[in-house]
Amino acid sequence: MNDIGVIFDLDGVIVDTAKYHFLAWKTLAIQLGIPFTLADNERLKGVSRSQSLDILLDIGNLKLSDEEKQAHLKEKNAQYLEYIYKMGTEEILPGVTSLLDHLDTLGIAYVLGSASRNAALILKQVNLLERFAGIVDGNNVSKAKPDPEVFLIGAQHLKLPATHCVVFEDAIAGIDAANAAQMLSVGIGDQQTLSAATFNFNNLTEIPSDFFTKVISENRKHNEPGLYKTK
Ligand code: B16
Ligand code: MG
Repeated sequence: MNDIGVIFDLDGVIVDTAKYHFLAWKTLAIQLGIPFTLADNERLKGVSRSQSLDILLDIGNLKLSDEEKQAHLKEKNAQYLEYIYKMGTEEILPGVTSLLDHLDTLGIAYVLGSASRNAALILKQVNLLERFAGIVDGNNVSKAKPDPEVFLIGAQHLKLPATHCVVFEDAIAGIDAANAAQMLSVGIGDQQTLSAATFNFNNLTEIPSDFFTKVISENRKHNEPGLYKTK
């Protein structure tokens, strides 16, 4: 058994699909007469599709029936998918491919842990689907982040205890979910926003080359459970 395994969030860590979510939500917002800005879009990061609609309706102080909501969710996703189908390998974020190569070299398995129900399609578009040992996404969970369910299922795919898993996440809800799962959380993005993470980096190019070997050796030193912590 490997000492540790890695769980990657998708949007904001592997690719930036937030911009496509924004364009699709913006179309719906205009249709409903709701003011919706890029700053508002930040609130939708890491949050499930239906929760995102609830946030949008909350911004507009609008109440809709379940039927109307379902129809809008369908429309929004159809528009979002038009952007997704145009994605290619050039949309993989900096540092991703070399980090996956590094993990392969170290023999550390990695899976996906995303809120998106389109995760497998997106990974296929950018030619990364086959590299992951497992995919856990919005189709496999009953509770959205910050509930730890998505990452705990990820640990099962890795056949590792939760305390031996390292999570890369760009959203507060995801960092909270990783911490709740007792995993080592690595925040990718704004350090202040993601201050609850154990480690912070602006992007994946900043991960030190000895990061995983240090995590493994600290983990061994402290015995289970005991991942390498700096705060
Ligand atoms: P979908 P992640 C999340 O992906 C996005 O950050 C979030 O904005 C989106 O609402 C959610 O996926 C659901 O996406 O509509 O494709 O099911 O960051 O958890 O990889
Ligand atoms: Mg994300």
